[in-house]
Amino acid sequence: MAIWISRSRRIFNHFVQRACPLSLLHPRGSRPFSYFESNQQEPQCYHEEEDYHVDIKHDENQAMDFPGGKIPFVSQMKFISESSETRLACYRVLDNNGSPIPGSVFEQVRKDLAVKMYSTMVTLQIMDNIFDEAKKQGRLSFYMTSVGEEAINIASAAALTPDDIVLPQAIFWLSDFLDSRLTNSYYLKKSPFFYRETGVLLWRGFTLEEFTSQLLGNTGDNGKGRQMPIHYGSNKLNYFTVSSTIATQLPQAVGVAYALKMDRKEACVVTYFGDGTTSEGDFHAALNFAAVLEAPIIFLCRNNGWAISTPVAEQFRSDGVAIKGQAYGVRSIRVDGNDALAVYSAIRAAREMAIKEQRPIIVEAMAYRVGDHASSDDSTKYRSREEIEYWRRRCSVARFRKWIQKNGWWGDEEELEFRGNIKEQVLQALERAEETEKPPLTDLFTDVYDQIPLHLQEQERYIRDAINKRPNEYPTNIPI
Ligand SMILES: Cc1ncc(C[n+]2csc(CCOP(=O)(O)OP(=O)(O)O)c2C)c(N)n1
Ligand SMILES: [Mg+2]
Repeated sequence: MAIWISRSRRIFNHFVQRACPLSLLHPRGSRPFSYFESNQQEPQCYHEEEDYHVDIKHDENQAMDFPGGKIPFVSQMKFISESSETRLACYRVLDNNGSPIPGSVFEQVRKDLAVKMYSTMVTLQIMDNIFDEAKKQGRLSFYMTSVGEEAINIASAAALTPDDIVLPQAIFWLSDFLDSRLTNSYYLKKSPFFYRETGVLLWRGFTLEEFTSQLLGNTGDNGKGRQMPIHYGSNKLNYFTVSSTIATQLPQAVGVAYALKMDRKEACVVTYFGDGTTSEGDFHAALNFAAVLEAPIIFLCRNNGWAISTPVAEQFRSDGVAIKGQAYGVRSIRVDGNDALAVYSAIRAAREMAIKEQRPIIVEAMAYRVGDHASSDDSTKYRSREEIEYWRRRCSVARFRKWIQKNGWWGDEEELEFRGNIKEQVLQALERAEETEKPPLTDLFTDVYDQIPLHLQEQERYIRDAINKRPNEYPTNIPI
């Protein structure tokens, strides 16, 4: 071993001697190790026998001059505590009664914007009610609501511009993937599919027709019914189609943000994910890449307390998610997710920093998941009704309504009329989507390859054989 070290040093020193005149070869600059702050003098080449006689400067006993910056020495053996004594505070503007907390700093919201934010939250609530009910009636194969997270959806979307690119979260089990037109088939009846950023797309202008066409997988669906319900997406609205396995969107989002950076665009990326998603490796890889690449991206974590039936206490031992930013060198904030004004203000500020300073930001929005995880879930099996009701009473939509009502921008009459109209429109859109034809079975195999490859030809033969064998299990409204 000693011989090996001594030989390696000789080879290394020889290389340094030879390389010194050619120090331009060093990738970081004109001299090797020039990234040491204190290394201002010309590079020196020591002969092996001189190595032991180098003077160590006095201040090198005070701090280690290490790549990345000086690190002070300390004589006490002190471990970093695994948690801070108090929990990270949560930025809030409106109290539970919808009154601005004295002294709170927030973005001013004009009447027209505030009313649009409120009415879009109400639309989202109504869509959730009707589509969830339609699932129970067997008209949709599945659905999932955003109950409890309306403010995060709408206020974050309102704080962005249409040029900002959204990569949403959505999740289902891969093995369940199949064409959403086969809504009566046995494998879809047992499949849960989740997605909690419907409101962002709604804000961006996705129409009720587009939502219902996608849910029903008819010819009006951009994806020709090839994606699972709730897997919305829109090129036009800069909204990536949902990727199913949780967290996969996060490193992709960093790549998109880096592309924006290279193109010098005045825009950022916003990627949404849940508390449970932070347990995936992709979350950590994404944060690190974003920090090192200085990518203009907002990581918006919807911390709703649950990942299906797993509570956050079993998900991580850190104080939530925002705190993790510091370890990765990412600026972060924790926000009351039931406070639309706080979410709006935080995202506006985060967007500005992400673009102007070209850096990632984490926003952890705290909003309890009041609804079940998905239509296939009964959350009273793993949490108490009292807990759910406690949070239902702290609804973000009601709080924002109180604020706009106090400002004299909304009243009971508007409320009644608006709710009635939207309900009617959603019901009609659903009915129209049900009556619209489904795309033909052949479409399942087109649009990806110029020439359909052999394995897909084989799959088409397989599904046609299955239909021939069990015609009763195949929906009659899909042209074969
Ligand atoms: C890679 C991967 N692992 C597991 C799952 C199964 N799964 C679906 S939803 C979910 C929990 C997600 O929780 P969270 O990120 O907190 O989002 P929320 O549903 O609370 O909005 C899990 C583990 C999945 N879809 N993908
Ligand atoms: Mg969650």
